[in-house]
Amino acid sequence: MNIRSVFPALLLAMLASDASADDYKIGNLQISQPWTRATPKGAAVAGGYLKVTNTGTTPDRLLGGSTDVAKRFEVHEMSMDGGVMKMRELKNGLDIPPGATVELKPNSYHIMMQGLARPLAKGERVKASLTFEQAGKGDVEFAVEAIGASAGGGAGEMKHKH
Ligand SMILES: [Cu+2]
Repeated sequence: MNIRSVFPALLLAMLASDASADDYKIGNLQISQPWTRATPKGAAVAGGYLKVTNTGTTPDRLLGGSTDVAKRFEVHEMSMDGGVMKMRELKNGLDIPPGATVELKPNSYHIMMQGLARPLAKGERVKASLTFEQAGKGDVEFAVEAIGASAGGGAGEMKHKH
């Protein structure tokens, strides 16, 4: 494979994912493709993932948020602790430097919805509000992907659109 054959496919893939309606603007922040996973019955927590791009010239921080489906909505990070991956809450929020895109994804920074009121079902959309230090609050919807999904937008699954 050379670059000429790779590039058009890559471009198409990018266009396909960027064409989604799952983009939100909160002040100078662009939020793209929030997603979470379906949860088994009785599960107490769900992770939340998204990308934030700071199109402004001043730093901001993702502090947390809220959702009707869970008691708490926190920003977490994963880190190695004595050879074990652990997560902890970022009590001061997650830095979103000007011009940067920060990705919340599995095994990295993520949102933790704790104290789920009910299981999340694949295909539904979870309404939530994100809170930023500078940009304030803004509503988004998390697309619920399959249990075990590793990326949003139905990636890894066959797509059938008619
Ligand atoms: Cu967590």
